Amino acid sequence: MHKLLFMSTPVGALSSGIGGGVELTLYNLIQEMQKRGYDITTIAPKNSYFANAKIIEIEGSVHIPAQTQTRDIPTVMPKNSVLGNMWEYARKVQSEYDLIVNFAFDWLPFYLTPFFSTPIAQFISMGSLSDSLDEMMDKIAQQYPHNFGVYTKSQANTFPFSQLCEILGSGLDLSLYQYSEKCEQKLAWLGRIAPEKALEDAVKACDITQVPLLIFGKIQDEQYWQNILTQYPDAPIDYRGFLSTQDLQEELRQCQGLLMTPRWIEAFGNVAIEALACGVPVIAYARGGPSEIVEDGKTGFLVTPDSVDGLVKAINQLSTINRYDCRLVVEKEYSLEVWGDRFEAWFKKIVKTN
Ligand code: HBI
Repeated sequence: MHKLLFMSTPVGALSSGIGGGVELTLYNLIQEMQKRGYDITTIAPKNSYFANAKIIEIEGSVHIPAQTQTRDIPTVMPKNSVLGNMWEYARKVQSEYDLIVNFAFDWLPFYLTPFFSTPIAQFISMGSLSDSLDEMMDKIAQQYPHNFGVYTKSQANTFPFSQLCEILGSGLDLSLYQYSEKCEQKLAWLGRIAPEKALEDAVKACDITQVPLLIFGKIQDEQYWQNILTQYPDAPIDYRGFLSTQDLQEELRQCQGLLMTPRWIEAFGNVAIEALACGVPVIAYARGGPSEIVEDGKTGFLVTPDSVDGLVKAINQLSTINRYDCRLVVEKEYSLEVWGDRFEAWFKKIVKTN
C-alpha cells in the first residue's frame, strides 16, 4: 500500500472552515501519512487549498450540510453536484491507487462503493443524522465490515452498525500549540457558529459571570449569530474571526478555559484537544466526543448537558485545575504519531481484507 486517494467533503472548499472538524482531520492525516512515506492525493471542491498537499480541485455545486436537515429528509443531489463530479473522477483514476478514503458524510459515496474495484475506507465525521444515510451506510458496513472508521465510541453508538466501527480518536501536531502556564480572566469558545454548537449557552454563561468570552470560528449561520447578539446585547463577548492555527493558539492559550456547548452528539471535538494542548482546561456538556476527552476535575469539567447553571458553576472552579495536566494528556493520547499509527493499521487491515 503506497498511493492513497482521499475524497473530501462536498460542503465547501478545504480551508474555508465550512468543513469544520473534518478539515483539520484531513489536513493532519495528509501530513502524517506523507511523513510515513505514503503518496497522498486529495480530491476536493474548487478553491480548496492545503499547504504541502496534492489537491485535485473539482468543479460543481457544493452540498447542503447534513446537520442542517431533519432525519427524514430524502437524499438531495444539487444540479452539477460537486460530489458526483468528484466520484466520477475517482472512478476513472481508481486503478492508480491502492486505497481510497472517503471523508464525505453523504449518501452517494456509500452507494458507489460496491461499483469500485479499489478498496474504499469510510471515515465518518459525524454522528447519525439521517435515516436514508443510516440505511445506506449500514448496508455497506455489512458488506465491508472492516471499512468504517469513526472518532469515538459515543459517535459509533449513534449508528446501527456501531459494533463494526474502528475507533480512531483524533490527533494534533503538538508543535503548533504552545503550552501557557499563565492565563488571563477570559474564556474561549471555538467552532463553526451554527445552531448545533449552541454558542448561545456559552454567551449566556458569560453574561451571568461577566467573564469576557473570546469567540473563534466561521460564522456558518449569519441569522443565528445575529439572534445571539440581539438576545445578549451586554454580554462581554469579542468575536475574533476564523483564525489560522498559529494565530488561534496565541490567543487561546491565554484563556482560563474553553467552553464546549454542543447541542448534538459531537463526533469528537478537535477544539477540545486544541485547548488542552495549550494548557487550557475544557468545560464541556457531558455528551458525545468531549465526554471521552475531558477528565472531570482533572483536565476540565463535564457538565449536565444544556445546563447553563452547570457552566457557571464550572467556570468558578477553573482555578482548581493544574494546566500542565491538560498538556500532558494530549501528549500522551492525541499526538499525531499515536493517531497516525491507528489510521495506518486500519488502512493496512482494509487493504488486506478487501
Ligand atoms: N454535510 N452533506 C454533508 N457532507 C459532509 O461531508 C459534511 C456535512 N456537514 C459537516 C461536515 N461534513 C463536516 O464539517 C464535519 O466535520 C462536521
